[in-house]
Amino acid sequence: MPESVPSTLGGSRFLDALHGTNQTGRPPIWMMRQAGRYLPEYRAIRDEAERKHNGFLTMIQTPELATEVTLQPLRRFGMDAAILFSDILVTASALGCPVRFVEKQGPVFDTPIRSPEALAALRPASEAVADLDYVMAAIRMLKGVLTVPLIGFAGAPFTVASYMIEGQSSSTLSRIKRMQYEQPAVLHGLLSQLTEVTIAYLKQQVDAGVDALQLFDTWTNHLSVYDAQQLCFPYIQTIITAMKAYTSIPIIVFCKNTGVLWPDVLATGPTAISLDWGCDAATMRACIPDTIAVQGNIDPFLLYANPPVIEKRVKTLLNDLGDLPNYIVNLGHGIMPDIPVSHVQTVVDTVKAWGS
Ligand code: 1CP
Repeated sequence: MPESVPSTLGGSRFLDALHGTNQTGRPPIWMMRQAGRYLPEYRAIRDEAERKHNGFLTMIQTPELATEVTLQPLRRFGMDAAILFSDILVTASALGCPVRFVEKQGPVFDTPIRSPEALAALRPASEAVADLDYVMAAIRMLKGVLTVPLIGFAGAPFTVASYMIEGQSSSTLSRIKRMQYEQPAVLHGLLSQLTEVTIAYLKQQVDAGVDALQLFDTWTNHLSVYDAQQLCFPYIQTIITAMKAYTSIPIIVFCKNTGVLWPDVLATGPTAISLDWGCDAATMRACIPDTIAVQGNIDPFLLYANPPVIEKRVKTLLNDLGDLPNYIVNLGHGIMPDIPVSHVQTVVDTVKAWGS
């Protein structure tokens, strides 16, 4: 078992909070989708990449661009952690189910997986992961310049499979839900193959130097508890068990409907649970054992409010949880593309000023 990469980040409040030992007087802060369209400097790079060819994919596949975009929110706001600029759907592409990102529409799969033949045509996980070397190059480049911890990530099998089966973003996930009844072997075969590639991919990210990992199972809120227990958590648990045997670095699990699903998330064995905004963070903190860190859960849509309203609501959250050694401030989901930059600044300023 390789040692986790030695941390040059002594005194990192983000890693300390994950380990339950943050004593720095305020909680760490980072935000999901902290790099993205709401930042003018992101749009400048995105537009240039778009003019050349297939903008978003070029950005994530070019280590210099991925590094630059990862650094943008850190320069502007001084976040306490960086998250690698990439996407959860790269594992699908690596398996041989290519994704395109279409402006104003999102991810599109031209050859979705809807039959045993399509599943059988996918590449084996061991081969697929070799395709993701560009991600490792970006991680190594980032580790050369970062002064805060770097979060690596992957999509959890259910959420990635939902795009591979639906072919695009869907408000109902009808196809994957039908497949559960009509072709269960295809669905579980795909989830197993994604589990395998995700483990290999995360191990490579650890070897390349990430300091923490986050698994995104964004669309668990579409499922009944029973179905989430069939389609999501067994696969997440397999990934976490494999990663814990490989590395001691912390693993955060983000899913939606955590107010209901948290006991199932807890049972998968993560270091931290990232809460969506549908639950009360203080109530959740009281339910979840102290050995598990909690991250979240500012309503991403609160960032449409005026700064004084944002400040008041963030202070309420801080008054509830800010003193705890095992709490990380984040949103309950990603930043929306039309959020004013100054409103993100208000959140960060409020957290940094708190307690001082
Ligand atoms: O410029 C653009 O139009 C690209 C928009 C974009 C961005 C900025 C996409 C396409 N992906 C990303 C980056 C991204 N995606 C990150 C980078 C790091 C950061 O947070 O700053 C991460 C962690 C993701 C993860 C991701 N991609 C998730 C899980 C978390 C979440 O936000 O829900 C999901 C579901 C995706 C799929 C995806 N990729 C892109 C879009 C627009 C979407 C969502 C589409 C949908 O709502 O169905």
